[in-house]
Amino acid sequence: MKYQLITQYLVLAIASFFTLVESQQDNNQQSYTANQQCDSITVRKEIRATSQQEWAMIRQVVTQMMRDGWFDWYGSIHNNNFNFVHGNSMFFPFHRRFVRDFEMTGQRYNPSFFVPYWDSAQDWQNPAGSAVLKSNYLGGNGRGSNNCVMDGIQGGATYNYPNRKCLRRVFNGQNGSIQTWFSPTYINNFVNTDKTMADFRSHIEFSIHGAVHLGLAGDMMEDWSPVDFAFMTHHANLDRLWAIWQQQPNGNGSGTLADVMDGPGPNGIQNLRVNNIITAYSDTIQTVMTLGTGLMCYRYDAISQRSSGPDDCIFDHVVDKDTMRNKDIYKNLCPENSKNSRRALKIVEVAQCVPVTSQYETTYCSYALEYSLKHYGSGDTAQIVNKHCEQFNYGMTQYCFPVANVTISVPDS
Ligand SMILES: [Cu+2]
Repeated sequence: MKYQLITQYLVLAIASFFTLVESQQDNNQQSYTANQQCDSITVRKEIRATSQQEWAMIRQVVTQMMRDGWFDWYGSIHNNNFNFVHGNSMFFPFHRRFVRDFEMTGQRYNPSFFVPYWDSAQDWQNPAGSAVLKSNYLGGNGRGSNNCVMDGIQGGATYNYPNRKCLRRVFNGQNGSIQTWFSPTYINNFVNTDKTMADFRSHIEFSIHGAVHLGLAGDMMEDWSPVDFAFMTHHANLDRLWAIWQQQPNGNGSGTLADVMDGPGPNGIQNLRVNNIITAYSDTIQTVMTLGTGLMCYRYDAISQRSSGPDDCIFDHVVDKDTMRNKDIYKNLCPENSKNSRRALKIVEVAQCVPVTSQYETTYCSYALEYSLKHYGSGDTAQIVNKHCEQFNYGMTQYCFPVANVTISVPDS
């Protein structure tokens, strides 16, 4: 009871503290039209592709936002709405709106602020060894008996929601390692072949989404996980996957499927539709369906045909050895680069493919189960995941793993 009161008081205190800035934001919201093209577009880059100056700027903004209680604020919103925005089709629209909201708040501190995305599939084999978890980016595992994160962008940070604590991480592998995640090939398979939001959402939510939360653990395992900036970089990446899927012929953002949102929603909604309101916000799902319009004034560096600068078009892509011989594929993926061989660097993961094994299915299902048990208990959701796992069939005939990382350049066209 006391705990609840304190929590409520804190939320109220934080809420009233930000009334001023919020009313400013409300004014902004009144003046936008949902489908209107944005005047300027923020480009979200992979965290490792940010320049030194950009990362220093992001670091400064994040530090100020910590100080001013914004991480507590976003932690509380996520915590209070957790059950409505996970395990159903509200997952992608809510998190798109939520991360963009965080980004717009950061842009009040510095207009060039953006949320970098963490392409965690790159790190799937040895996540703890990722450059992203070193002290010059997000920092590593928690230390000491309280598992406090002591290095990186939030090194030594404390937050106040739901109570005053250091930021914690407890990597889920042995000896400070993190259990393997999901390879780019595995994830791209969902992006390329899923035909409904319900399928795409559950595949992504219970694979890469859950694995990163479980892998970092500590606060990332809690319903207030946005207190860790890793949350924002992780969800920006999931949002990027959605954006890529939306551009697929079968995705829910293009052509005749532009208005499609399917699968169950929160509060017992049988079939979510784009005119439903996004949980915790007053906008409809429609307002977040198209990047570059309304409040969604951002795009991802690697998936746009329009490049605002030569640095914007570096991407990583998994190919098998045969595909790698066919250099045309790179020009299609990143046409700007084919005009400028100096910038035409592509980081390519050379994959070796083997048939799917039951071992791999087991890994997927144990992640999915662990995550759903932790967050949704042993009720319906766990049963659904179980059933899902029994009928494991994602149309994937082979499972590819990287054997080498090579960098090649695309010849001038
Ligand atoms: Cu979430």
